Amino acid sequence: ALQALIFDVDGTLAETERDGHRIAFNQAFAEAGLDWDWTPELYGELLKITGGKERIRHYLDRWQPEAPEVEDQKAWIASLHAAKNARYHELLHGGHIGLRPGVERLLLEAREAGLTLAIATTTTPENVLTLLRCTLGEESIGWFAAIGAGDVVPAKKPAPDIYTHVLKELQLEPEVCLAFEDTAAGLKSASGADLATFITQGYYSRDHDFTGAIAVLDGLGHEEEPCQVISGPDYL
Ligand code: XBP
Repeated sequence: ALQALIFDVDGTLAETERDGHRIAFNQAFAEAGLDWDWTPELYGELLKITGGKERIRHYLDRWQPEAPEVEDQKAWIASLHAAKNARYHELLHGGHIGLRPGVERLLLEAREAGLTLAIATTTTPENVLTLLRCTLGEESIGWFAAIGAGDVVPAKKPAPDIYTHVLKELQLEPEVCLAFEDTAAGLKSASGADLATFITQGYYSRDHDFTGAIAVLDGLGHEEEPCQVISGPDYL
């Protein structure tokens, strides 16, 4: 029987990317005196690289090969990334980013049903905690038996490592868990850890290939606006 639900964060719990991380990256670049502008469209491309530090590095290599040499590129990227996260936290505290419809209901119903909850994400741990604090309140952090995030594993999604790490922390087999994801990279990561995966596609993942998911929905929906099933078993 089902024992645990494991959630991705960015795009799944909340639409954090276009109007959250992207804006914060641009603010951090401007503060550092860089004229880089990550438009919504370009950001869709850059999202193929998971992890904010990895994304900046990729952008430098691919889009700014002429960028000034810095003595310690790794440290420079880390400082840009830290500035981005500070800006991102401001957006969260300002109430600019809410949970996707139906997410809070699902979490509450799952708790009521005695299911274990967990998180498996590529983003920085503090970003997960701040999102939970600013949307569901401080106590919601304790709802999750495991929060696997960011650099705790060396290989980020689409590698399965973060899901494997969380399963290990939960001491559960994948057969009794269900993963919730919004992207093809997330699906690949969860599937690679042998997890059945439920997709709620989002702003940046509408045209992703979700072959292998147990169901693809446009969201979790709410009473006034039920979700649409894009593909899945007949009982949905
Ligand atoms: C999310 C990411 C992250 C966020 C930014 O992927 O790729 O990099 O865009 O967060 P997923 P950080 O939803 O698959 O976990 O800057 O903290 O990495």
